[in-house]
Amino acid sequence: MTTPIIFDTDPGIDDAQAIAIALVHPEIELLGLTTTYGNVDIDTATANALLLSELAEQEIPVAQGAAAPLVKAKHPAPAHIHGGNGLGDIELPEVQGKALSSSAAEFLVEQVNARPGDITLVAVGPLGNLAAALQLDPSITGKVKQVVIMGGSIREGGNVTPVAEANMFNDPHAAARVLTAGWPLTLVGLDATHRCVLSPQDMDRIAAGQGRLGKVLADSYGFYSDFYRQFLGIDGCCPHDSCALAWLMRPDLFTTARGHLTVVTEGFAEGQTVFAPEGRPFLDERWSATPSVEVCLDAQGARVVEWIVDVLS
Ligand SMILES: [Ca+2]
Repeated sequence: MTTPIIFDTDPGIDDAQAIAIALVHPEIELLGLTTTYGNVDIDTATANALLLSELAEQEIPVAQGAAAPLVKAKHPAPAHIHGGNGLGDIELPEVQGKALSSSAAEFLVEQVNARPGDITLVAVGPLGNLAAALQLDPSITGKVKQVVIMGGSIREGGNVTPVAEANMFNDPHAAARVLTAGWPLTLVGLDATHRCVLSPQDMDRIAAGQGRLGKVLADSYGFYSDFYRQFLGIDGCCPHDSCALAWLMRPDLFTTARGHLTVVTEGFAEGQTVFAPEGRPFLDERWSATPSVEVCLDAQGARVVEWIVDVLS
């Protein structure tokens, strides 16, 4: 039994690690990569998605998507974290392939309709592509098997503002639509990903196990972990996006709860994910008016990292 997924991504160094997992895990069937701006601009995101598949010697369809947020102005890409090229400014081989002519949203809608009930969408960047797919064909909410989102924060606080996680902050209007669309959804946010630290020794094992792809992962990791050391005092990095796949394949390593999410779209708290646990009464019903979803509250960090390294070595 394999798990068919479409991986929506803004690669990005931790995205690249997760894409590698999706490419090599024997029980994951990677139907396609859909790209969005976020860690990098959209053209760079698409080039990196093509390149990573080529380094793994696989031909994976890549569909290009959102170049900017739905409503708010776009912030500059965080080159100090991911490098100007999204992969730590290391020298990269030439990309051979080309993106599909269909957009990310069209690709998502077409694939989900072709295999109703089968496909899991895993999204690890700003959520414009999923929002556009919902607008194109609202019926996909009843046809996806599952939606797994890396983003948001329940009790952990934010990483780009005191309350907002980067993917939610980058396009809060898209996030608000996607998280409240009424499909089977799990949010894997900072409460889980901050429990996981990929150490330099872990990356050595991955580099040894993945050939040319492993070298790109290891070299870009060096740039990313410099940021973690300098700004956060951590020797290693949080493999945020890989945690979404870890949850999908090993949900036993995570603590979850059900409830209702509201995404703040404007003002000081823009991008904050507000969680109202199921069954808990509040002052009025508006916090619990959105559809029920699942959120991660914690993860067994060391075991998640062990899973990542095992898959990639
Ligand atoms: Ca990402």
